[in-house]
Amino acid sequence: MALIQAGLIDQLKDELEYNIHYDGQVHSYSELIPKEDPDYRNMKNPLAVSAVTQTLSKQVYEHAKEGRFVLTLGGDHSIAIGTVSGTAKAIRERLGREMAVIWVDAHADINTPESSESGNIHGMPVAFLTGLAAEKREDIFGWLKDDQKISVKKLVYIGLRDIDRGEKKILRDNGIKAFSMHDIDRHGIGKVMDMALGWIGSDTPIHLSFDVDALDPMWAPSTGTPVRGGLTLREGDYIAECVHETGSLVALDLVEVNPSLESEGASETIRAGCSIIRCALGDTLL
Ligand code: 4U7
Ligand code: MN
Ligand code: MN
Ligand code: MN
Repeated sequence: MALIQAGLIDQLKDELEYNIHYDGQVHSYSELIPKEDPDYRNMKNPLAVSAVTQTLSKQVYEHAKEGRFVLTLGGDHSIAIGTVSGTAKAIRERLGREMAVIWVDAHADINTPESSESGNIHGMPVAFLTGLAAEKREDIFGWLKDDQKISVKKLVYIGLRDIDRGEKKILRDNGIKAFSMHDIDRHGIGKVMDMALGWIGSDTPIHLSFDVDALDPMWAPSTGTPVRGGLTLREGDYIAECVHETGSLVALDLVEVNPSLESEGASETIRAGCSIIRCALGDTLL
């Protein structure tokens, strides 16, 4: 809501000339939240997060199958279980192609319920989306089917700097491509983007899932799990610009903007979020 109130939709319409399909609503999905939602396999609020992401997945799929670019604003990064599954299915059906995901984040969000120390599902979306975590219960992510999932080979991380022990093992064991802040320091963001996009290969549809905490808290303090030593505002924008330039971007999530946290920095965080979105959608400097 804060991103939209900052004028995002008008910027996309007027400056970038997008034809916007927006229902003018902030979806809180409160009707889907059960009264009782006990922990299950160490997951907190499993029924609620499963129900919300399942509904979101259908919404995203309906747009993407019409060939629309889908922009989702959040919100907790668990929502990517819905967004990525929705686009992955639509892209398979429309183009007969397997989609790639670029995950820009301080965190890898690839804990399984068992490896997670927090039990927070926003630290698990990539595990469910790749099938590294699975659950039979239909009401706890069992609704996620193979045609909604992505391959670990088509996943690339950028900006990592706070990875749990269990996650490091998962990344290593599965040969997952990741560019940490260390890699960005060593090679520079220009080379890192060349390598990241090279790994995916040209002409592959891309879903960009951008967690605002990838940016340094200097630029984006209003977020749930800030980690120092992050991307500059320009590096964040540059990543978005490069992904736009491929011409293969099919969907974007911009998540973990939370103006109620560190509220003196809320407007900075919102401005940074809007900037990344504009860059990903084709705003150019010249
Ligand atoms: B976010 C964490 F333990 N790894 O699993 C976890 F450090 O979407 C953090 O990237 C997850 O903001 C952060 O809870 C999720 C933790
Ligand atoms: Mn979160
Ligand atoms: Mn995240
Ligand atoms: Mn994060």
